Amino acid sequence: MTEKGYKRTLVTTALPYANGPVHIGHLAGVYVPADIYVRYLRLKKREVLFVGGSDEHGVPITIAAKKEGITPQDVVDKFHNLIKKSFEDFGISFDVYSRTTSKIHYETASDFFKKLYEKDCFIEKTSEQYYDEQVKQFLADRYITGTCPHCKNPNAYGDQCEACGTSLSPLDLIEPKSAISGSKPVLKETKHWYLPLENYQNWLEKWILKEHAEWKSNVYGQCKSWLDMGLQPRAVSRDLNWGIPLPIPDAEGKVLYVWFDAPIGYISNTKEIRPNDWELWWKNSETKLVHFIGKDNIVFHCIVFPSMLKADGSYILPDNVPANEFLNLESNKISTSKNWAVWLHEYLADFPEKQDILRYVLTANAPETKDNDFTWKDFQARNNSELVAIYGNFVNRTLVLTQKYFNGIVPERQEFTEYDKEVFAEIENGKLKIENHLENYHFREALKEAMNLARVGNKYLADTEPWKLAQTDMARVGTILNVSLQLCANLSIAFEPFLPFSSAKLRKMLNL
Ligand code: B3M
Ligand code: ZN
Repeated sequence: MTEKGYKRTLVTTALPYANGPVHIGHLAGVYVPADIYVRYLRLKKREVLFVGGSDEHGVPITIAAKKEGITPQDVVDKFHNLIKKSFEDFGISFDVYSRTTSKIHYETASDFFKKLYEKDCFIEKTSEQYYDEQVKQFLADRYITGTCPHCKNPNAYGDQCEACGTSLSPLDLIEPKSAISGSKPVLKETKHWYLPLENYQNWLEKWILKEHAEWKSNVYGQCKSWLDMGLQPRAVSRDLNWGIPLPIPDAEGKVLYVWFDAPIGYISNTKEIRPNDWELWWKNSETKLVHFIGKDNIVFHCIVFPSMLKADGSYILPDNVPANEFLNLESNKISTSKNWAVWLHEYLADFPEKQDILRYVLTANAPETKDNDFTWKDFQARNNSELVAIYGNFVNRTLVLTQKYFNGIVPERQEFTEYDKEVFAEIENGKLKIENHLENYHFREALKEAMNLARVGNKYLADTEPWKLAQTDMARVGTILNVSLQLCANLSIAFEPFLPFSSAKLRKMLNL
């Protein structure tokens, strides 16, 4: 049992869109922190399930398919496999990494919708929306461009003008154009189903603003500003031929909105590996649910999905949503469409077997409270002056000296001195600090404390100078190395959540 009487933890990570590979921004914002957390819980022998998968629906995937002259299924097959492999390569230790085109997900998402439909949780509304007659398709806001009514920028989108930052609706655009065919779209009536979020407003205010004041300030602040603006009904269906068909009569050509089905993917993927006890993970109040996401997904995970779960009524709600801010690359926003990113598969081609260096740098510089910048200069500096000069150096000196003076055998120890005892106290103290930071999602601080332990080791060797004592007092040298080796063993545990590949290597070297 942990705090609040929890017995097990279910950790989910945002499902990346399967329309491109994953990059360092994904790792830094979501997958590395989640993996650190899960590896820590496993070390503590807590019961944990780590669930991920690809998000394979949505308009961008249909557009990518059209552009390449292939099917949406071809697009997602390609990227799902690439993404899955990148996560494996970087040691993101999912218990399951599945996808939203799986059969079990279609069933789960359809059933979820059906239950809410039967409980009368939706409202039906008919409205006029832009339709592209050439490609015979209703247009998502993002796929209508035109002139901004405010600043006259000719390339504004149907949801926003990026030149002046104003939020728009497609009907605001002057001379609208379809981004798919270039033709002038026409207005056409269409019916959709909406989740009336305003009905959940009071409940959300109490649940988030009163009962979860401990959430990260960036998350809490975003929720508060959404709630302060007042919630509106949100459409949960779309006119599209790619997605999960609405499982009700008179809804031909309509699919679930991608943001309705994607979070249900967390449930489907849990079912996939725990077919017999998935409900224990989703419907039992002793389960702690934690969503790791980026800041652009906060509203969906803190407001929309919880409202869906609440509407159903049989699910637990997240205990925390430790969302991160964004990582920039050399001062510019990472952009898939502008190809400004460090792609994980390309990093590994350039730096084979150097996953831990990237994991280290991305954690040390994680965008936990504000946007942060990744630079290659910082990457190099942190590798050379921290990983190599502190951690690597201490382990290396300890092992080399043990080899030299004791043939690689752990030396017998004499009575410990005060200084030796201080080192053991530092280990105990460091352990408590690291655990406390990890429990509170402060991954940068936790990593700093682990590195401080390695610093203790370096100082200990520099102060005790076993290489000098070797001429006069071999017994004392043995004790010093005994202490140092114990510290190395502890470092392999302290760093395990952050640098799993290096820890495995170190354990092997220590024959643990
Ligand atoms: N695919 C958006 C994103 O990758 C979306 C997350 C879904 S989580 C249920 O940013
Ligand atoms: Zn504008």
